[in-house]
Amino acid sequence: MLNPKTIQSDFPILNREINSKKLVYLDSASTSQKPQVMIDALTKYYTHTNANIHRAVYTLAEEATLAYEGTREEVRKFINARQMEEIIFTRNTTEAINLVAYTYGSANFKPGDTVMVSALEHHSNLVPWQQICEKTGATLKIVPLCTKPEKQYTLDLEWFKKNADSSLKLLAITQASNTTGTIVPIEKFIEIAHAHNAKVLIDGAQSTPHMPIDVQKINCDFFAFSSHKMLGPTGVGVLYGKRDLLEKMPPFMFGGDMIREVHQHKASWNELPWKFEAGTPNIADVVAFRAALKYLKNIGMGDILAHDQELVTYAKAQLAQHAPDVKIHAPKNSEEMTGIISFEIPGVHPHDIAEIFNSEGVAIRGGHHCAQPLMETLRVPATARMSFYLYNTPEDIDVAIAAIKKVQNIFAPGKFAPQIFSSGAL
Ligand code: C6P
Repeated sequence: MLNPKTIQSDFPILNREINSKKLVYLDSASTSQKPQVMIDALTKYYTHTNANIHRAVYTLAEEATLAYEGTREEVRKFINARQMEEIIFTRNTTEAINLVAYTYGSANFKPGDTVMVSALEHHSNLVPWQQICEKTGATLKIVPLCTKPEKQYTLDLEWFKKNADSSLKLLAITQASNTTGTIVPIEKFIEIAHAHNAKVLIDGAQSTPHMPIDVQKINCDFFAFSSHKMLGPTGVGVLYGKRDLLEKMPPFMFGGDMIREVHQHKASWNELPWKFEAGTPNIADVVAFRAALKYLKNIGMGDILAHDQELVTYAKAQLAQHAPDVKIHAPKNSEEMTGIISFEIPGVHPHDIAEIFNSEGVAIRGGHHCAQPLMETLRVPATARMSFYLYNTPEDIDVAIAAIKKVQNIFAPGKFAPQIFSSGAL
């Protein structure tokens, strides 16, 4: 099992104090903190290697190209893609999804076709499909949440089974919700979609940082994720696509590096994966991302998921015991979750909750989490959200519970008795 206390010492920012309190960072679903090895890799690249890639033959340029392409190979291994041609660097998950919507979607959807997303989607895996459906005349349908009380906050697979038919051209679905933490059994959805000859795009923004990913085993057609949520730099995303699909898709952006030949009035395209990487890419951050991938691999993705789930189980138990008024929006079974707990304190706006948490040195997100349709489904304007990662401890959750008590006492003085906490576990 991983040791979060040892891991913390690899993350210099976690030594910071906020409002004279030790920083407790519970917003990794938004972006993770960064280990020193990744920060060093970034500095080392700019200090020793910096040059443009794929363009020149001098030593620096060749070293930079090798380092950039080295990360592509590391990513390929990390998600077990068949070939490096299937790994495309983008700016983030959002751009990776837009790439598929604008190239695959524009070329393949027509009136009478159906595209499906789910009720759990982040705006990044909803709005691009709304736009492409509007442009092509295809119909957008939403896989709803299950209504069975024991299956709350999970997706209705039976609905999908009943409603998927030969009009379905693409299912774009998240593997883990950024709001409820729900892990979606994507293999089951993929099997049904493929039985109708539909393609499947997986939004892996919240799953790839927290669990082992094997795109060949999952058998998805496209898979998107972001470096910055998994200890890497901002400004780097990944799109995995099956090679035969990527070969047939037109480019997304046009310009330098993505071309084979250019004449005054026509051009032809470079091979994969560079066909989709127009212009000078984010070289330094891609290079540094490799250090983050190696760090995660060294810890073990299975252990990271087990750790997240232990923290979620602990948080649910502590909330039930010490703050029973707090409503949690999460599946009952913590094994169906990554490290996310969205919650409401009755009568208190999540922004106020987040402010009071901050006064205690605790960073959480309050808001709609870029999932407004899900907020509408849950009939809440917003939630407060704690999200955990490999450097979080049960003691961090104790500090959060104490912050909840502070919120309750400020907004309803006297109703909730102040609690004295020991340092360490409650
Ligand atoms: N969610 C959160 O606080 P980008 O911004 O492109 O790296 O990732 C977009 C995205 C896509 N899908 C899911 C499931 C996500 O959670 C996110 C990003 C952050 O929840 C920022 S809004």
